[in-house]
Amino acid sequence: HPSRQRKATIVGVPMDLGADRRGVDMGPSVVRIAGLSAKLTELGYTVEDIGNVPVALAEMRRVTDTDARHKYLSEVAKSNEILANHVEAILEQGALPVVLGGDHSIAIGSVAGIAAYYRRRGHRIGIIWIDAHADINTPESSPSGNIHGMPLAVLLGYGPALLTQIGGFAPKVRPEDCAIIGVRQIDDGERQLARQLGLRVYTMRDLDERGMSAVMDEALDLVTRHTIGFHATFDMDFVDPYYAPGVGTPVPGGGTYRESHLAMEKIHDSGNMLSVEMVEINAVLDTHNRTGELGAELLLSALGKKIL
Ligand code: 5AB
Ligand code: MN
Ligand code: MN
Ligand code: MN
Repeated sequence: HPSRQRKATIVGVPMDLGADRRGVDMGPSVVRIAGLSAKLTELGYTVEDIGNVPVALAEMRRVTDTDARHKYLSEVAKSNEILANHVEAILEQGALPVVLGGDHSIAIGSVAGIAAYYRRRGHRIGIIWIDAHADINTPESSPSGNIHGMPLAVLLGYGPALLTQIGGFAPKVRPEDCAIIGVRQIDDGERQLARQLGLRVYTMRDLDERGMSAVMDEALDLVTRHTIGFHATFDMDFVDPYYAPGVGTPVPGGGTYRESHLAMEKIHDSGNMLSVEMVEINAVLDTHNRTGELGAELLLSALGKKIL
């Protein structure tokens, strides 16, 4: 199975145009500084870091009235196209893509690359989306116009064609191959689209009542039923702000430190993870790189690090 190879390639995307706050552009740096590459080597991986995807600077252009519903659309699309090509190339080299954000709009490019690679080989892919938010807004439903609140909708085929058509095909995934875990803040339009699509959304209440272990078992089964495997995308704001203060859109009542690790450990143990992504770490809002360190450690759990 593709998830069983031991080559990992890191790619950073210092993207902050999809979010309202600066600081998340330093995410790739703080996870690298936490020693990700060396620790992956220790785990037995052959690691390559291909650096960062270019991202336009917010200060160099003004948000105009016409794009207030989807801010920086063309710049976000451009970086995601480049990212998609990198991710596809990484898979072609037989390595596992490890994508470092940046805000969550970069999932558009990551998944586009993975979906394109497996589509050519006749496979569907799934997604495990760990997040306080559902990220299924469209420009019409978004209260903010921030594209980091829209990536899952885009991957399901809803939203601006400039984003949904990256790689030349849409949708990238089917709703029945996706699971969202940890939701505790959802907008009206998102709730409506999630219901309409029959999307599997595990809220914090599900985690409270059933526990992370049972929820992950069910979610992993769901996203692998009709697919070759899944992309795991981890939005750091899933974690309770007590453990992860360095995020742009903190929501109280999140996952604990151990629940977060357990989710990643079970993702690894499933043997079906095709690629992994860590997003929304905001270095400016962090204290002593606590959140950056946690991001690196969670990635290591997803990549097979064990206590014993
Ligand atoms: B994140 C909100 N739903 O659309 C919106 O951090 C927040 O990638 C989006 O999950 C949060 O602006 C996006 C209110
Ligand atoms: Mn998100
Ligand atoms: Mn979020
Ligand atoms: Mn966020």
